[in-house]
Amino acid sequence: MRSGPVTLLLSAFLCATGCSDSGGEGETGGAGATSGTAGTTGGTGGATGVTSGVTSGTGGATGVTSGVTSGTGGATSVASGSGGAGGGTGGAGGAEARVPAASASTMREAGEKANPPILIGAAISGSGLNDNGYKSVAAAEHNYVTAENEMKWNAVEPNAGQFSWGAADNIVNWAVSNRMQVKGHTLVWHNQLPGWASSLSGAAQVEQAMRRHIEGVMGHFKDRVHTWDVVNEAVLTDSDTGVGNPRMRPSVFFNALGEGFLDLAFEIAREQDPTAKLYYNDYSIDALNEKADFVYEMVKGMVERGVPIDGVGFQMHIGPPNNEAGGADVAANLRRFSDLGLEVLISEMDINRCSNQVTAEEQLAYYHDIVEACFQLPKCVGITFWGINDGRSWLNGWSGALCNGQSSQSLLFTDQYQKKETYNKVLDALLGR
Ligand code: 9MR
Repeated sequence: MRSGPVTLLLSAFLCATGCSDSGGEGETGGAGATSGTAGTTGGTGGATGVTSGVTSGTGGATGVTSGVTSGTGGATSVASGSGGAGGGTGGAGGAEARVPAASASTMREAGEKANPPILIGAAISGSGLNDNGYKSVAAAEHNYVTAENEMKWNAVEPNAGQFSWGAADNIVNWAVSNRMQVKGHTLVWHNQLPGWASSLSGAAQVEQAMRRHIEGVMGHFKDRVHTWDVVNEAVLTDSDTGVGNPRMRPSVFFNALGEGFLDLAFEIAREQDPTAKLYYNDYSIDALNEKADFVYEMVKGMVERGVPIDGVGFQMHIGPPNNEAGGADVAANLRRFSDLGLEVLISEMDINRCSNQVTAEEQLAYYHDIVEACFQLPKCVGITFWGINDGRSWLNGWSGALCNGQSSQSLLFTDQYQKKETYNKVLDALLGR
């Protein structure tokens, strides 16, 4: 963790900052591919794998663990999987690839027409909703909303037991009126806590406050919000890139309740809403590194204990000070988490170009290949970008991002809401190109 006079301010931001699929062992399915090397598309026959099969198509095949759809047309595999269309209904079988829309003029349309559909999200700020250009791009291009700050603990429960819904309701109601889903962000997090919550101590006090908060917030939004980041950023490493001594992060929750605070938070959330999707969310776990391994084991333990977790959000803040993650590694990482039976999602994507640590060409490749990695995995249910236009990016104003007052150039739209080349790369990936 960082220290110094600006520690508090920095650590407020620090938080965040932050398969080869062999084609499975395809089982049945005519002449379909089983294992494959360079993923192919199309084909006949088909097979789905035991844990991570690939294709879609018309042939028959069954897998074993978690299959999804059938479709037509072969699928592209992610890192090395098989193609071969053919595959089957899958039943409960291996994951088959998502089938892209034949065409679409917006990301939202591409996501809605894909089979299975994929949510296309954006972090939305209250101030952005005062800007008509922002609003119209946000609603045309996305169907999933995360409030950038307005649903955090300090915003909705600034005083113990006294809730304040105005700013959050504003965003949620705008989203609902534009037929967008909302992900509640975030119930239990060490950051953006009001002073009274940060100074709680003792298991009983902390549990009582956590329970009241989860119940109060989920209860208020119950009819409008059906997916939640229940716990955010509970794991820490020495470096923001996810390397070095991964461990549970000290926090008011961990300090009072130990690692069990995670199980407890998810159990309270499940009691409050039996059908909501409940996610763990973190940064710099996007590819294969020590932090991702630690979170994998943590989440695997939760699944094995029967803790009601539905999925994991991979924030995908790429570039300084966080990790960089190539498409193939992201694909492999998402795949291993989804093989636990969980949904996965890209939850806060941006790619920081400040300091030129990431070049323009690298940024385009990252946007395309990382979106593709999620798109090709049916259990990757959504991709959320952390903002709409470059000028409003949180990165611009944070010293850790090395922008020195410059724009981070991290998103998909210019300040005049023109599509950037990054947008085109994302749309390509959503259309299977
Ligand atoms: O984008 C958010 C920024 O406006 C806030 O100042 C910051 C404070 O912590 O939080 C930012 O959002 C974070 C998100 O809630 C959790 N993951 C990391 C995000 C970027 O820091």
